[in-house]
Amino acid sequence: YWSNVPMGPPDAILGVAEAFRKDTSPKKVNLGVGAYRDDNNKPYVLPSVRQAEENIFKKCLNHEYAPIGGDPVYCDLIAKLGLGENSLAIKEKRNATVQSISGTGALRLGFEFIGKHYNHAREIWMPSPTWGNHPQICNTLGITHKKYRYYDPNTLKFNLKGCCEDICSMPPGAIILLHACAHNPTGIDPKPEEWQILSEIIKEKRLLPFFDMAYQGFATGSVDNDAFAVRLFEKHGHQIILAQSFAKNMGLYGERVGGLTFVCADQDTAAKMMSQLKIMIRTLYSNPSINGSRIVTEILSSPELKAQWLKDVKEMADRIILMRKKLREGIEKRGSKHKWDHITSQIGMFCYTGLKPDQVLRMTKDFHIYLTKDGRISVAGICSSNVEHVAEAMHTVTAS
Ligand code: PLP
Ligand code: TYF
Repeated sequence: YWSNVPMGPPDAILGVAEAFRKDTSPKKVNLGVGAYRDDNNKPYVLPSVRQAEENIFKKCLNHEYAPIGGDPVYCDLIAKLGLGENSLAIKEKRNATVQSISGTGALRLGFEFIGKHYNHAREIWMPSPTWGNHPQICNTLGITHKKYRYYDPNTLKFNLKGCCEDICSMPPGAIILLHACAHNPTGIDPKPEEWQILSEIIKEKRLLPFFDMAYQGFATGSVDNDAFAVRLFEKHGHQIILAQSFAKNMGLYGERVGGLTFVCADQDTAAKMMSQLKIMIRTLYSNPSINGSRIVTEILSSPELKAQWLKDVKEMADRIILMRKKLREGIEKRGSKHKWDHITSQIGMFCYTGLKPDQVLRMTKDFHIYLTKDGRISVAGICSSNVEHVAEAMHTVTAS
């Protein structure tokens, strides 16, 4: 039957993890996948999450199906976390929010919804570069995707001018995908005043902004700061789409818990959108899982647990910032002739090192350090005991 099926290539990011697992060297370091590690290089369960799990266990809850769109209490809490307590859209009940299968599921559902129901310029513009799964999901769904300029490899900064020029070339009604914070892979976000400009021209061009927020809290350590762009756009009257994930900021990677929100023009439209989202979910996975959303609900609905969680997020963000500093110092003290200030100026989980493909190859071959071909490293994989090894490797492969 299946002799026609060809072997597919491994995932560009998860494939790196596979290669890492096969390496038997004690020196090996995995800087491929963006998953937080503590300073002992171990996966980290947030204290707030542990507490929430204990609370939930004691409640002796059953395992009935969730509603198709997820628990409405959960949906309300996460919409507020993203859009803010003072969101006008939420007050006016103009948001259609459903639980999703983490951030990827939110993107998939959002893009599929666009493919079926969006009757304006049905093309999604993505920053160059972007997370590899963004174009892949579009390809799967047969939705047109295009690139806009975002990262300037010469200045290693956000290319505001190029980005604005490209926005001006987009047809009215086109969808513009924006990373809400902690841009993956570059670690470079627009500054607040740049977001302001983007919001204005996106409005003028009547584009539809789709925010992917996979790292709320990871950029600055504050979930409110990191939601700046999302909230600014909503305040400016954009009918934003928002994909949320709790994989990173609650360390709930494998729980697959997230959300998708459409901010609509009025309550009536939001109700219709909700009905169609449910119809779409019904044929995809029927209804979402309940464990992850219970943990998120427990945390966000308890002032004490929420305060603990905000502390936990800040602690993770701060450890990453410290590792950036140590890595940069480690390379500089070895007498590198290159500039490394981008290691500390970039934010979020990743550092876009600027390493070329042959240098990446040497990092892996000579130093057993695993990273993606584009030179991105997950700073969350660096810790006190391996930072000197990583610095030595980065200096050596860039020295000649
Ligand atoms: N969007 C971006 C930019 C990401 O980096 C990720 C990966 O973490 C996701 C979305 C979604 O991840 P998940 O499906 O694990 O929530
Ligand atoms: O970019 C990353 O490393 C994270 C994790 O198929 C990830 O977004 C990577 C690839 C993938 C799923 C998650």
